[in-house]
Amino acid sequence: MSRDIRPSEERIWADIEALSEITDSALPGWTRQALTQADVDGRHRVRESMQQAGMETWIDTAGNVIGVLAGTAGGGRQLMLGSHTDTVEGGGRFDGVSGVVGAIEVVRALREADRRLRHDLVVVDFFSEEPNRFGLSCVGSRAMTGTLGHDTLGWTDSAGVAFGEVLPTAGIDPARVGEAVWDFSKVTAFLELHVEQGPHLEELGTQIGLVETITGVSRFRALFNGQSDHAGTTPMSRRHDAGCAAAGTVLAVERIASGQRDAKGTVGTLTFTPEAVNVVTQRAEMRGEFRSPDGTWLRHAEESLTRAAATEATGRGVTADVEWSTRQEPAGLSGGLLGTVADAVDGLGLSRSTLYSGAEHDAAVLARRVPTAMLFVPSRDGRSHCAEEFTDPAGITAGVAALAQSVLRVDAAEGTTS
Ligand code: HGY
Ligand code: MN
Ligand code: MN
Repeated sequence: MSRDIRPSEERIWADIEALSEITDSALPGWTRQALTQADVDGRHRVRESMQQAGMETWIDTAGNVIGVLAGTAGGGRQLMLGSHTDTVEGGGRFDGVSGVVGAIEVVRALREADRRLRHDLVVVDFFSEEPNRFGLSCVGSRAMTGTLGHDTLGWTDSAGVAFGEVLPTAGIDPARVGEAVWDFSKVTAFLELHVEQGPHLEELGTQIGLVETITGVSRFRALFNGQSDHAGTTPMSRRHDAGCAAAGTVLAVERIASGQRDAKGTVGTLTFTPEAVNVVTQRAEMRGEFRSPDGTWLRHAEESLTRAAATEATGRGVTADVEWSTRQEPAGLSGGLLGTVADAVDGLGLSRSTLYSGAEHDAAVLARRVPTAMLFVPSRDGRSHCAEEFTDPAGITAGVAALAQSVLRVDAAEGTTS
């Protein structure tokens, strides 16, 4: 006789606390950046949780941690849940983690209630969701969906090291990343629970956010090459200052994005070579991104930035080279599945609202292969990507309950739960 599904706030919090103890202590906040030992340790902890929850587990050839709770249909249809546990530098405890821990708690709650799904329930902790030092994000989910760029392994960091060269430090064989492609023809739906990372749910006072659109993202690296010269003897009119060309382009990013509603433009890294106050900068590298719900505008912004970099460079006798490491289209999430999740939330008597995600997520990548829905829970003060990031345990547990009921409804729509 199966009983009601009751996710445990205590177990959820214990898992979040356990992951919180795994961090790069040399850095502020919580830091488990992809390709570091802290990230590898955190993902092994996730795998242990999956195993303790009774799942079959493995790590695929792209570093994704995968757990499966077999359904009654025996290797038939699959329902996929997941998120990520890597963080930004100095990040928080909830970004991504809430979705991975929440998905594992759904498994535990189903088993505790003796509820068997028809579907196999697949839970994934995706590798390297956050943009890593190579400017690459959602690496694991892109590998599973077969949407990694052909040049991904060749992308270099600021020191010129290629992404493919460092993958073995995370136990990943670069020659086998392509084998991680998943057969999504078997997958009925993908659902991701995540903290909002913005202020809207808290301001509205609603418990669950249903995401209608996930922002598009275009990430770039711009290299400027000029000429190093003596800072004290070289007249301003005779300089080829790569640093000034880069600085003008940083302001162009701000100008391009400021002219468009809902658009964002950010330059996150800027390095000068040589790093010497008395040498005219020979080489400058900057990495940044544009975001917008409008894919056409993103293409326009890419063209505008490339033109602006050329203008800032040419006027100084400097060369500019702009490359795009990520071009992620905005993702409109499935109407049918959204309705099913809305019914699940209503069935629990939770308040809900629909919203746009200015944050990038693996769900945007999965949405290109399978009906996808994303549920948000409120972030205190709308803060994220910082140590102050916080969502209260009851808020996360409400999100997990909504996730569990959504799973039951999707499963029932495709068969019966026993
Ligand atoms: O960058 C983002 O939007 C996400 O947190 N990875
Ligand atoms: Mn993030
Ligand atoms: Mn995230």
